[in-house]
Amino acid sequence: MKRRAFLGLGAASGASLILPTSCASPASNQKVSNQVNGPFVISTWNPAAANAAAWEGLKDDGYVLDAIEAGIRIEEENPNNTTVGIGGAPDRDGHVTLDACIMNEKGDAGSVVFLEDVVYPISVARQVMENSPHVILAGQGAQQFAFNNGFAKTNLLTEKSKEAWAKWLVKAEYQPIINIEMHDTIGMIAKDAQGRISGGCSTSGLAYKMRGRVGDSPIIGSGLFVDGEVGAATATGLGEEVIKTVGSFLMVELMRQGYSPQAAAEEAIGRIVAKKGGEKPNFQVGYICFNTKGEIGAYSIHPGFGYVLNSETDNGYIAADSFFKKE
Ligand code: SD4
Repeated sequence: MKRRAFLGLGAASGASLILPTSCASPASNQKVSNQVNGPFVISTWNPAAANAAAWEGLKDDGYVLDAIEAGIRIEEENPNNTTVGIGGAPDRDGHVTLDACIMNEKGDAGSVVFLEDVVYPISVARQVMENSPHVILAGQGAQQFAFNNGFAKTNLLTEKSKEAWAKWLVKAEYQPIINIEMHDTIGMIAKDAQGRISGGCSTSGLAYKMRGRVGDSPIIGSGLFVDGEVGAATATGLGEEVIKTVGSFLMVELMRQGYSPQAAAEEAIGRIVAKKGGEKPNFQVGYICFNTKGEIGAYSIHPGFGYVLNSETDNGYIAADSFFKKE
């Protein structure tokens, strides 16, 4: 991986981010966020087709949860996205294992972790939420549940992913690839015309991870959190760091306490950076969130992160600000 060089702490933003919540000044928790009127959908990185598919449902007054599921399925079935669904990079032993979760406007949640041989983990997660007494199903149990609910058994390891894995094996560093530029996990959050909000997150996780590894994406509160009265948040990047700071729940909780979405995203990223004791981390985390007013926040550790927006007025990719700035 080509490491980018980054500057140290950003001047104005960096200083306020590492303050604990209680010390944050009113100004620092009211950073200006983009605001969107009416229904909208945003997703991590730039899955334009997935976001557009979700928007198709939302613009016609559809239910936000249906839009989320329909949108994320586009990436899950896309073999060229090597971070989600079929075509996802395998673990170091050559198995593609998927993680996903979904939440609706009432705070109901469903999740699947370490799911193999099923193309649509987001839909399985929705079934867990709606048709099981549980929130999380894992591994073979999740797979059995999926098959029992009519999902087809499919080999998720494409020739392209197999070749890339074989090349990686030759290098034999036997480390997962944790980097800044390999990404595309989809975290999608949206609001419909009736003001209902929902979200979903789906990934194959870190390329060449240890077998059995589960990241943040299917963990309620880490990769995704939705509170219909407050807002929604989702994450991408190195899941271990997101889990340790419960990033998505943190953003929603900060918004509940009056933080603007932008301030909430910056504070949540700042917590991760602060734990590194001033060292510039060699991994990326990117956060997006919004509140019920339709204000959007986005922030990452390093430059290069952004999100795609579809709404009645604005469409397209928006680059996020970052804690460390480009040289
Ligand atoms: C994980 N957060 O499994 C995911 C990886 C990711 O774009 O976001 N990749 O840790």
